Amino acid sequence: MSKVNACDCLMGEAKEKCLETAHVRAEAMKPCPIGSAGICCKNCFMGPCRLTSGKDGEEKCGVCGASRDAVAARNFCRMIAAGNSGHVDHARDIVHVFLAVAKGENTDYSIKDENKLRMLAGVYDVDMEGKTVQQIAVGLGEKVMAEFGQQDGKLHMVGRAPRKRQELWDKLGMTPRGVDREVVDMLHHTIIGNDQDPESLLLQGSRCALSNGWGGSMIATELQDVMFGTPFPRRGKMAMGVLEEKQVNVLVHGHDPLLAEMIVVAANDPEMNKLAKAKGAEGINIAGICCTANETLLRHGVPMVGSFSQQELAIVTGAVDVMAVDVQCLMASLPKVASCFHTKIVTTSPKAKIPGAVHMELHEDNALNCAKDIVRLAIENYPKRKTVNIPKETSDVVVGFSHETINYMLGGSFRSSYRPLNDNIMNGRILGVVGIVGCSLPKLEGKGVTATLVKELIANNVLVIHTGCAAYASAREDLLIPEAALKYAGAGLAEVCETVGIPPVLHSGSCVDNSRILIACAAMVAEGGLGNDLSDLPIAGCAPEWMSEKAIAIGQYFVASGALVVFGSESPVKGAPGFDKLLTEGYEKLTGGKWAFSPDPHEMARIIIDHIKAKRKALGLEKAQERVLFDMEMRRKLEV
Ligand code: BF8
Repeated sequence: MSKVNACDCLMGEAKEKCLETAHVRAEAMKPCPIGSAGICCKNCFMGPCRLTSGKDGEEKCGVCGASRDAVAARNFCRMIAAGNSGHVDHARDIVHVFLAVAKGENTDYSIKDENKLRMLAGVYDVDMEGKTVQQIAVGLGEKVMAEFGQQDGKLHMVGRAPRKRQELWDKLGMTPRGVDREVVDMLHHTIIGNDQDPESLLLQGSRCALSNGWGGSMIATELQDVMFGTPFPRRGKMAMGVLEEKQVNVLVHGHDPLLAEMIVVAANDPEMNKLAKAKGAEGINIAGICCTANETLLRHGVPMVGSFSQQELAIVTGAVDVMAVDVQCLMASLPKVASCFHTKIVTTSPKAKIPGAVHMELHEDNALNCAKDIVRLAIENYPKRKTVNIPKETSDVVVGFSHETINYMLGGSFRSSYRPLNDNIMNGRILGVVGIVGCSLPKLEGKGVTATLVKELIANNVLVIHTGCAAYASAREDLLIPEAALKYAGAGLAEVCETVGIPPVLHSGSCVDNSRILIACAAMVAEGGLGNDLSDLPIAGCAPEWMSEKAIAIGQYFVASGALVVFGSESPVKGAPGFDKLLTEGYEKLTGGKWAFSPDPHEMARIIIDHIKAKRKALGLEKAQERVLFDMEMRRKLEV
């Protein structure tokens, strides 16, 4: 049975038990055609205004006179602001704990990557002269925290972008000033009676999104690496079969690794294991869902049960003793599904409470104790299991491709560098690099949209980088192992992968870790040979199964950074032709980046490959160019 069929089997089981899952609800749901075209406005209570065409084909406007383009632009930009809030507030929580660790007020967590701490201290101009690690960390934490409430100037991380890009952002008024400020400013633009100009709205939308990609998300990624360790390549496992029939299963789910990190520690506590054995279990198994799973898989090798779409199905196995959730992408249905089994759903954040769940709040000063209480609850619950049905299938994966790892793997320890990657792009073995990111959609379960796209890209020698739930879709098709290069990749990409020993599809982490892709792209520009700006690179981004507002925020920061971004749906603003054209055509003249939309994976691949080829042509790389390796004879001739 394939991993896809294993999920079908659990969906069948849910149906037999008359249990409704998101897959069933998605099929039954008839989306509102006006809302899905982006032209429903409920920003005030004079409507809600539905801006369909009038009988004579005349464009309708809202009660206030707002045009379809203005309404669609405001809706789109509100999605950016909401998506940002998830990432930047996650970052704030991380900085809080980081500062407490730095000051010695919190000993549950620690500083694991001193090299990265010093690198970041350099980015933030922290005085390191004669300072201890703790003092440097305090200096860094205070400067980072100040950026959330900063009113003017520019975020320090923005300085990591290529100079040309920074100058463009300055010129366009897109440089983010403060992490929180841009979200508030964006919302202010969109309230009744304010900004009616789609271009002006999108400009602030870009500044807002950039304060996420080159701000909040980058802060979260980097400080998580400092506290929990920078990921390096490791083997792991994904899919439902990672649940253990004879062990206590604790699932961690959400996005903020603060909880999961402590649960991993608690599960290794000898006392806890003794207790588990006393209850008849062979041990304690931790596994994950969604981006919390990506974080713990990359850093600890904790296996991943599934992505967003599989969260209810995991409970249907009957083997989950506790599902402990933190924030974001938690289905409201979890307690209802769990009520048919023995599973306990535990919420831990005041920002994400779910009626029917047990609430055990995680505070930064009680993190380990809270995690132990959760693991204890799972152990107590283990003997209450009823029927257990765990599909046996698992996928082997190799994960953990942070920017630092790519640098090291390609360049080696003595000469860490992106030179080999750039050279292989220049000589044509690698056509380009594409980030395939974002969610998994219940309505597309089993259709293989993401994996089809990935296979087509790697067959065309495009190196794929994954974050978020998209990685799980590839894992189910065994694409995250080095052997996949020989089976699916084009000859050039396969040769590079075989030489370096990497899969053709690199898993880089969670959704805040899209910032790793930004850093990797900046490093490609800095390495030389592929232009002077991010918009010169033969790269693209794609979210084939997006659903969250966070995905729109991510898409916009990549577009504002100069990339083509393809989303797997019809345009969410298709009811507003003017704004749609601005996103897909006009905006490119400003930043070099643009949006494209298509629900068809082959069409997505075509759009991406055409774009990459056009970028290669502009760089003069139309024809494959072998790098000339100089032998001693040739070097002598060069010497004057
Ligand atoms: O932040 S990919 S479904 S889990 S939103 Fe959610 Fe989408 Fe998954 Fe991660 Ni990102």
